[in-house]
Amino acid sequence: MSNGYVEPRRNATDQVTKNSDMRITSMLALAGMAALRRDDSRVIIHFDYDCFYASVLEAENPALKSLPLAVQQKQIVVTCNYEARRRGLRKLQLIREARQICPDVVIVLGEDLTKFRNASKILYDFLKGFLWTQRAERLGFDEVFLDATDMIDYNMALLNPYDLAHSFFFLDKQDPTNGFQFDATKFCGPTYPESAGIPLSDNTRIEESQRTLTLRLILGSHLAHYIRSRLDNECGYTATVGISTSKLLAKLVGNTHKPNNQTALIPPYGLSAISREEGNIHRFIDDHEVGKIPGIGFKSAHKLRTYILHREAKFKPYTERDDKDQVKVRNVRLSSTMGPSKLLDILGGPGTPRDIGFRTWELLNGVDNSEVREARAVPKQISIEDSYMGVENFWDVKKQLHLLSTSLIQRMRTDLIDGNQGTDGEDLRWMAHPRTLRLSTRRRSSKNADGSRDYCFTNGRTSRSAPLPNFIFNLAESAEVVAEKLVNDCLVSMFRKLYPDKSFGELSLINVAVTNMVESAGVEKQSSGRDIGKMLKQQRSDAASKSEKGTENFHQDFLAQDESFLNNHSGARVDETTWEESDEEEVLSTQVCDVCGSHIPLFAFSAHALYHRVPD
Ligand code: DCP
Ligand code: MG
Repeated sequence: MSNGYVEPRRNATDQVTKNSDMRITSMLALAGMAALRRDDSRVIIHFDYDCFYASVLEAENPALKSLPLAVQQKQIVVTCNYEARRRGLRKLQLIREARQICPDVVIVLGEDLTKFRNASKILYDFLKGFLWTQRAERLGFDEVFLDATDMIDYNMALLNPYDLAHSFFFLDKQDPTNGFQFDATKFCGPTYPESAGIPLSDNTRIEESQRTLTLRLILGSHLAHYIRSRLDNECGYTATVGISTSKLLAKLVGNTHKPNNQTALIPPYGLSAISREEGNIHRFIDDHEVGKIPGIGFKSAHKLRTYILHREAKFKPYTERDDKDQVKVRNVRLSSTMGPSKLLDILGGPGTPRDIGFRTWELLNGVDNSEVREARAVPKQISIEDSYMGVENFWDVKKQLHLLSTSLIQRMRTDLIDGNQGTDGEDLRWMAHPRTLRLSTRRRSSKNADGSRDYCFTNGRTSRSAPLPNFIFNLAESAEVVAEKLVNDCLVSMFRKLYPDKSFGELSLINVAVTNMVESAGVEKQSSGRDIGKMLKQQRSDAASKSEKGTENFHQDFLAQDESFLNNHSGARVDETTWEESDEEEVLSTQVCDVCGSHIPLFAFSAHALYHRVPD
């Protein structure tokens, strides 16, 4: 990749611009600033499904669509549909409050993530299916990044510069009929900033590199719109979408128009060869509160606020911040002597990455060159865990081990088996065999004199691993039966080895995992090879048979369950850290909870934190 500035081109639709040509190096002349390199050669589309868990429940039971629907985990509304939002409900509200605001809200428990995970996989495969490469990355359950660069390159080369208004987007190099018509003189959908039109034909008003970038993003916006329509028509899900040249910008700009809409961040992006005026990236990102920038963690945001405000910012981890405690990107970026080394002074310390100063400086300037990572066909490990108010006796432990093992085996069957379970006549095949079984537990901290407890798990998790027995792959038995054998033959003795003197106090967490994944020969590296249409159909028909109960019963069942459930059980969940494991170093990944030390995906972080704040 060249580090030089882009050479102006004669025609916007000239030969496809090579990636290397469009890497812009911006040498910032201001004191203390280091060179920032922003790669504008890519076109990245970020999808965030609207009210995802609620949409999954609505897909199962369409009668819910017209009702205010909230999804409950612990005492919290983790999401609610847009009908509920219209009536004043919002995400991460306490259930109690939600009921007060909207007494007829339908509340559905969403502690079992299986159906959300399954829907997420199906939709991910659907979106990935549009790409020519495998550059599709899933973030949490409801976000997907697509790197459409090569499709855009190809289509740029085939544009007719004399008739951009009647263009055709080719979706398949082999099949010239597969595609859609579009008007390449205009963006499809809203833009940031709002724009009345792009002066593509006016040579004097826009420099050539910006013209090319604009056209590429126009193509990206039409592709995004096309994929959104198909997602809606064929899968029944809507999404909020952002289009730009990096994961960071695509993700942030999408939020400008929610729900069921899309936004492209339009040039000039700024700091380019010819025009040095502030571009749209700074204009856009400057207005964000520092804590809203993916990649700037909670602790870093707090330190930045404290630095800028010259006082300790109020400790309000997960609620909207008072105006006087808000610190915008602009305040940090433009403060005197600000730059990578200053940021290292402010943010560095034991346990922080060595490049935290530079990385944060990049983010504050809207620079994120991280790749959209290719998808793995199988996860590295699968782990299921549950947290408890305190499990004290061995028989309860055994019961929990059985529940967790059953979920684990079900999850292994979903994630590691090729072929669609439940449809007739299909061969089921393990795509990978984990080799190791791991049991981890965490003890609850002991009570203080006043009866309170510190959430300071200095003892952390204790784990024990053992070879995974082969019977776990036996598909002739039900998951429950296999789980029982796993508990009796392996997990009980592993647990006894963890606590040989039998005193384990009160357990606050149990996690059962299979690790050390060995992929079977012949597994297609990137594709699950599953038929998405069939999977969706299967999911719908499963849903249809389940939803015969009708909405009212549905509602009451869950209302009856929830109070008692919450009193003594916190709900099994997948340890999402494993799913996101390979993302740990990345800008859009997990964050370590200050309270319990768990790695939490960013999308789930606020709910997790709220959980700590809700009294036992
Ligand atoms: N989720 C969760 N805990 C959180 C946040 C989210 O369990 N703290 C779950 C429920 C959401 C899903 O993850 O449905 C996706 O999170 P989003 O923040 O994208 O929220 P939604 O998709 O529900 O709503 P929106 O339409 O605002 O994107
Ligand atoms: Mg969403």
